[in-house]
Amino acid sequence: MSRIVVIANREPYAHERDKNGGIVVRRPASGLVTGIEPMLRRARGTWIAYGGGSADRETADRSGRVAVPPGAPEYTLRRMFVDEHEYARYYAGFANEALWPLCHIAHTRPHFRRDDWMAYERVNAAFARAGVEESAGDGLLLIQDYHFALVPRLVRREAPDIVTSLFWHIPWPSAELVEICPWKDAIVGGMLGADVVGFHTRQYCMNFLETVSRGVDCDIDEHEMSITTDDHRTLVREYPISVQWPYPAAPRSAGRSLRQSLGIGDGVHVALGIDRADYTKGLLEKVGAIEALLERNPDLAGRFVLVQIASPTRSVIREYARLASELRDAVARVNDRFGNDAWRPILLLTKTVSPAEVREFYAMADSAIVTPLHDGMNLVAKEYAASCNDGEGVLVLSRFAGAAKELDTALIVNPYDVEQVARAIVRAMRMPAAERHARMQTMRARIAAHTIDDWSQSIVSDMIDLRSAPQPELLGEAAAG
Ligand code: GDG
Repeated sequence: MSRIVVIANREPYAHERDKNGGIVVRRPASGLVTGIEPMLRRARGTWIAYGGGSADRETADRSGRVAVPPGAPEYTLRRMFVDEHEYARYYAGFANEALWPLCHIAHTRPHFRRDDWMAYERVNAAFARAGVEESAGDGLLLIQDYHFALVPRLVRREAPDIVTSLFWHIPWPSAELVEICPWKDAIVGGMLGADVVGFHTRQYCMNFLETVSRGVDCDIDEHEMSITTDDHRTLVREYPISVQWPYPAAPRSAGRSLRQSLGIGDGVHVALGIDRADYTKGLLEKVGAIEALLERNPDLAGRFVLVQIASPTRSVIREYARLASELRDAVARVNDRFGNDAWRPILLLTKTVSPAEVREFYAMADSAIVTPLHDGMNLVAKEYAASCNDGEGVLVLSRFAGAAKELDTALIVNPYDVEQVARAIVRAMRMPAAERHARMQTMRARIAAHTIDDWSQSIVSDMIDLRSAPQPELLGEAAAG
């Protein structure tokens, strides 16, 4: 079996020094980690990631390798250590202030700074070198996300026998939008070094083909979904990410205890939001929808609450700090306007909770309001539906989340239309049980038929097929000979 190596910015285990001088292991809250780890465990592969924990260096060997999970090792984590300032330019600067807003239609302007771009190039080069080393010349290298657009081409140049895939976890927007990026050609060229480029939806694949067709001299085969440049062919594939199935849901009784501990009465409809506090997640618009809901439906006073977890994220970036404070103000305004001593319509929790607690929140919810302005997939929508084992629960879902393609029996809304979202919430509250169950069952059947293991296995099996299939240059030589 081929060696499997993953490059992803976020490490699955970080070692941190705690207040007492001891070392603790921290697991990041990330759907990506849950998704990729089972494959690495099975294959006893290697995960290459940025070592961001305060005790990461001292717990790894001289080349940054550490066997994980700690205590019961099954695969290798290779940590990359990057100078703090360099990391800030590459990660916060280029990845999150240029590429993230570039790819999301959320009307936040990307910032293109040359110093950030140069750091991005250097960090990509370092990860590409590590990828070549770990793949031992001919492994399968699965590169994750917009942090590493340049890695595929760099790896191919060094070691053409390594089969590479690049999965882009965020949307690929239309070609006109991408064209404003001063380094668009280098980014697209870097990606085309991969044997397979994957996105969550067919629409993102088509947008990518259109972007390539405008700037690269190549043959595009829309039927086969492939791009051929000079001597290399890249397949463009749709791999919608998913969640574990069966999902390790918390029992409804845990939801009831949580409801009590939050002081929410029995007859109150709990609508749930769980999002990173990111401007793409439509949090201010969601608060606007609650305001519209309560304006139009004064009878809901005391009978409805939105419990919104807004987990802190990327807070060094100005737009994120601003959003966090605008969100607090907006929630306070709505609570002051409609609430009273006994009831507040929005309960905002600006913290990161544990994975077990996330599942208790799902078990507590009567509905989930997932209304991003633009989102590659959105795993919260899938996790919520997957957790509703009893078929109870209603999902209100933005049409601009990739998940809306598969979960089309959710109440699909335009998050910018606060009146429409408010009407959907009323509908969720009043929906007859038979309709609730039918809609939920359809969503759950879709998730069960396409789990996170299917996601990783389809990428790997396409890569294995490519390994055995002849490449265009070989065909060319055969024809010439
Ligand atoms: C990117 C794309 C795509 C959230 N708060 C807490 C917490 N979470 C967990 C959720 C879920 C994950 O984080 C968030 O996943 P999303 O898919 O919603 O969003 P992004 O972080 O933006 O992820 C996205 C994804 O990549 C995968 O390809 O779907 O479109 O933007 O699993 O449960 N987990 C814990 N505490 C929290 O406070 N433990």
